[in-house]
Amino acid sequence: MLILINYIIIIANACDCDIGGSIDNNCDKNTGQCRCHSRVDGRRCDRPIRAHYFPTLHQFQYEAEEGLTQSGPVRYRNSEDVFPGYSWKGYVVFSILQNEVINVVLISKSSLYRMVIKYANPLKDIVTASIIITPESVVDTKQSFNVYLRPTHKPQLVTVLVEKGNAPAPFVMNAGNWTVTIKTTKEIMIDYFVLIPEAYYEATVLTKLVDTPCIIGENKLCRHFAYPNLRGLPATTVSDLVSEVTLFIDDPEVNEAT
Ligand SMILES: [Ca+2]
Repeated sequence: MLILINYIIIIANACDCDIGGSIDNNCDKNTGQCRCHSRVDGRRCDRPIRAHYFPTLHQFQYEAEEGLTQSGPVRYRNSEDVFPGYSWKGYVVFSILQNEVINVVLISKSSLYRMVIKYANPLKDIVTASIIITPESVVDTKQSFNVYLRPTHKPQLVTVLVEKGNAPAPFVMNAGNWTVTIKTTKEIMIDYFVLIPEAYYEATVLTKLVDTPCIIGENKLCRHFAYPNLRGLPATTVSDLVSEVTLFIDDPEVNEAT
């Protein structure tokens, strides 16, 4: 029996089914094939079928090569050998001469945001780059962060983290124009950055509290309350329990007051 349980545990762990693409973490014991949702394929159910794609959370993606420097448009490169799979027109190589890139970002909805950067660092050491987020509006505040870019063999994504921590650094951006400045003098490459609104990673903020009861004829969001079903439960008639209220008024002070 113990052997059988161990066997089941091993199989379940070995399946390694994709949490999003598979129905559960059970797979065929001979082939290891997970049970995929429709239009998802692969042993682990981790890729879409042909002519389909997975949407990402990267709707707010800003290309570094479309940025500016203090002296005009940024200089960028587009070598597929150096930065395979770069996005849009290319990537920016930072240096002492080109040590900052400024992107103008129009925020349409105020939210907490996180930032993710696609980069490559061909150097031997970790490079610290500064991110400065400056509002056009005078009532909003300028914010700055450091991002640590580890050496890479191929381009990768990094999330901007809180100082000396592993948690992503959230920052508030209210609606309006902002500039996002990335600064470093080290020769690293940046392809793009992504702003991820809170609703994307904390889906619960999309919930709406509905506590007004439904009224006939109204079409607003409302809650349909119902009495519990008492059928089959012991019952009595209320009229048997009625007593005269005066029976309970035997406090002398109350009697005097009345
Ligand atoms: Ca790019």
